[in-house]
Amino acid sequence: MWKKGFSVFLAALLLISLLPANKSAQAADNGTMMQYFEWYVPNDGNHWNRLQNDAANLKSKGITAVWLPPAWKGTQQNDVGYGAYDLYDLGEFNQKGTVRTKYGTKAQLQSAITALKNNGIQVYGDVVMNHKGGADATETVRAVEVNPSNRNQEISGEYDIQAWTKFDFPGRGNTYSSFKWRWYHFDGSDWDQSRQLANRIYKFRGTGKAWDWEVDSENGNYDYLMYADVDMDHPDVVNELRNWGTWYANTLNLDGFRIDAVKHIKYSFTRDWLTSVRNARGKNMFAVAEFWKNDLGALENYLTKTSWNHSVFDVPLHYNLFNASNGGGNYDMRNILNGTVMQKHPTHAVTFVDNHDSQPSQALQSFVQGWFKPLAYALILTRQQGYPSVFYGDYYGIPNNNVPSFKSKIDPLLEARQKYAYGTQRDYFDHHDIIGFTREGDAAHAGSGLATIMSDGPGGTKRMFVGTSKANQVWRDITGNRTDTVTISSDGWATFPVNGGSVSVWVKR
Ligand SMILES: [Ca+2]
Ligand SMILES: [Ca+2]
Ligand SMILES: [Ca+2]
Repeated sequence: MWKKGFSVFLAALLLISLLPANKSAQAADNGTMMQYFEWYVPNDGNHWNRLQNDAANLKSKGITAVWLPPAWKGTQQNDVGYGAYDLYDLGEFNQKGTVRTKYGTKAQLQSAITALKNNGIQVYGDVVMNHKGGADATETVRAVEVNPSNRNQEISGEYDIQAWTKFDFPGRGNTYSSFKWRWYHFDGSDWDQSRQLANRIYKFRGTGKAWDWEVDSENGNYDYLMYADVDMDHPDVVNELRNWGTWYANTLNLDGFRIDAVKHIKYSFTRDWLTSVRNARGKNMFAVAEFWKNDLGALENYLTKTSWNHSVFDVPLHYNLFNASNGGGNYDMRNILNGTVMQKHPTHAVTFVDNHDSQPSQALQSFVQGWFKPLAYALILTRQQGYPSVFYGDYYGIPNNNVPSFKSKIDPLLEARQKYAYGTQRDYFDHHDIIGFTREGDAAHAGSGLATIMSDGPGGTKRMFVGTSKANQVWRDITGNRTDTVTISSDGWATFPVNGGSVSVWVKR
C-alpha cells in the first residue's frame, strides 16, 4: 500500500516541479485581465449573455483573461455574490426564491465560458470562503461578545444566542455535496436573532473554538468580517472547501481564481487550499488574492506566509492613483509607484485602477477621479511590471452613479499594450508633474516600442531615449490627445510633448 501511495506522491511532486513557481497568465503577448462586473450591473439575469456576446470583441481589444463575478446563489437574487449562500448553486436550483442568480443561469454561464475559451480568453472564478450568508435557519449557540475594535477582548459572560448558521440547501439537497453547515463550522457572527442588538460581534464557544490565526491584526484579530464566519480550524470545513474548489474549477473549466477577503482568512488555509486544488486539477492555475490594505509590509507578510504561491491586488498602487487624482496637480508624480507591489514584487502584482468595492457608494469607496483615469490606465497598461486588470465599471460606465464610460480613453491604451508595450523599459520619473518612460520594443513584436508621458499639472515635454533602431521614425500619440508628430533623432532620443492633466503614448504608426 505504501508503495502505491508513495508513487502517487512522487507523481505529484514531479508534476509540481514541472510547473513554474508562479507562472502568470501572460503568454508572449502582453496579458490583460478584465473584471467583468461592477456592483450595480442590472439584476436582469442577462449578464452571462452580455459576456458571451462580448467575447470576440474582448479578444480584439487584447483582453486575455476575464474575472467572473461570484457565480453562485447569494442571500437573494440581487446579491452581487459576496453574500455567499450556496457555492454549489451556480444558478441551477430553486433556492432563495430564484433559480438564476443576478447574472443568469448556470447554463448561460457555461455558454459564456465556452465563448471566451473559443476566443482564447482565460477564465478566472471568484472565490468567497470567508463567510456564508442567508442561512436556512438559526441554531442555539453558546457565545461571548467581543470588543468590535479588539476582538481578542471578551466583554461579556457566556450565554446562548440564536445564530444564523444552519445551511441545509433544501433546493439542492445532496447534489454535488452532502455537506450541511452547522454552527460548529463557524467561529462567530454579528447577529443574535433572539435579542436583535446592533453592533455586536459574537465569538462562538466550543471545543477548539477560537478566532483563526494568522489573519490581519487590525482590530486585534480581523478573522471576523461579516455574516457567519467560516472556521478554517475545523478539518471538515477545510476538506469541504477543497472539494468545492476542485468541483468549481472542473465544472467551469477555470484557468484561475480571484480569492476574496484573504486578510480575514487563516493565511495558511488559503495557501494550502490553492495547492490542493491545483494538484487535483493537475495544472498550476493562476490566482490573485484580495488583501485590502494600503500597506506593502502587510502584503509582503501575507505573500511570505502563503509561500508566494499566488499574486495580490496592488492596493497601495490603487491608493497612490486615488491620491494623485485628488491632488489637483500637487501630487509629486515621481512617487506614483512608491510603496507598491508593482514596483517591489512585479511578478506577484495584479494592478488595477478601481473595482467593485472602490466604486462610488461602495464599502471601500476611493474612486479615482475621471481626469486621472487615462493616466492611471496608461501606467498599468504600458509598463512592464504587473498584470493589469481593467474594471468593467471604468470600461462600460456605471449608470447607477452616472459614471461615464472611459472606453474611448482605455481602448487606445489597450491597443498600445497589445501591440507596442514590449522590450526594455527606461524611466524618467524626474519631475513633480511630468513623468515618462519608454519601451524599446522587441523582435517578437514588429514595430513595437513606445514612449509614455503624463502630467498631473501643466503640459510640457520630456527628452527620452527609445532606441537607436528607431532613428528617424515619425511617431504619433495613440491616445489622440496630441495630433502633432515627433521625429526620433538619429541617436534614438526625442522630445515628447504632453498636455496639462493628460497622458500621451507615442508610437510609430
Ligand atoms: Ca477558528
Ligand atoms: Ca474569517
Ligand atoms: Ca504634481
